[in-house]
Amino acid sequence: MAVERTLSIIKPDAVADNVIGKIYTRFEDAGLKVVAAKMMLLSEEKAGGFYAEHKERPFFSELVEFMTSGPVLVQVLEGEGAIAQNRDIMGATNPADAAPGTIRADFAKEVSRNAVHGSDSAASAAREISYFFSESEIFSR
Ligand code: RTP
Ligand code: MG
Repeated sequence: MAVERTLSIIKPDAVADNVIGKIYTRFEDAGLKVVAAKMMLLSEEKAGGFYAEHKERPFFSELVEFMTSGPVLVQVLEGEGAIAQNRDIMGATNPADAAPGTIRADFAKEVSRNAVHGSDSAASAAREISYFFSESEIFSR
């Protein structure tokens, strides 16, 4: 399998719940390396642009409000099949449907506050990584 990069966000709920380290351990235990990271408070414009594909969805304004409600930790994860691997360990969008042992099952409370984001395809990963990071800020190893 090819080595890939994917974009991950630890969302405001998980940052507020002080589980950054526990979530990083999930990444590391799954063979994913953190090769770039930054903590930031997203503006409405930045969060709305990130989730532009959902602009017409009924939950869009709630999503942007939540994503700007506190700091997030944004990272690039690298590893074999990183995109699907990260989606696997995140679990389903709605934590009520997430398999036991996944990040969302263990750290999220509801669909609109679900602890983590992960790119869902190679095209999304490429767009999302460049949305937050320049190549010189990514340290493959
Ligand atoms: P994400 O993009 O954050 O990794 O989540 P995802 O792929 O699992 O889910 P997606 O369909 O892309 O939805 C993006 C985020 O919108 C919120 N959402 N709320 N209230 C609702 O019914 C609802 N549906 C989706 C979630 O926070 C989801 O992560
Ligand atoms: Mg998504």
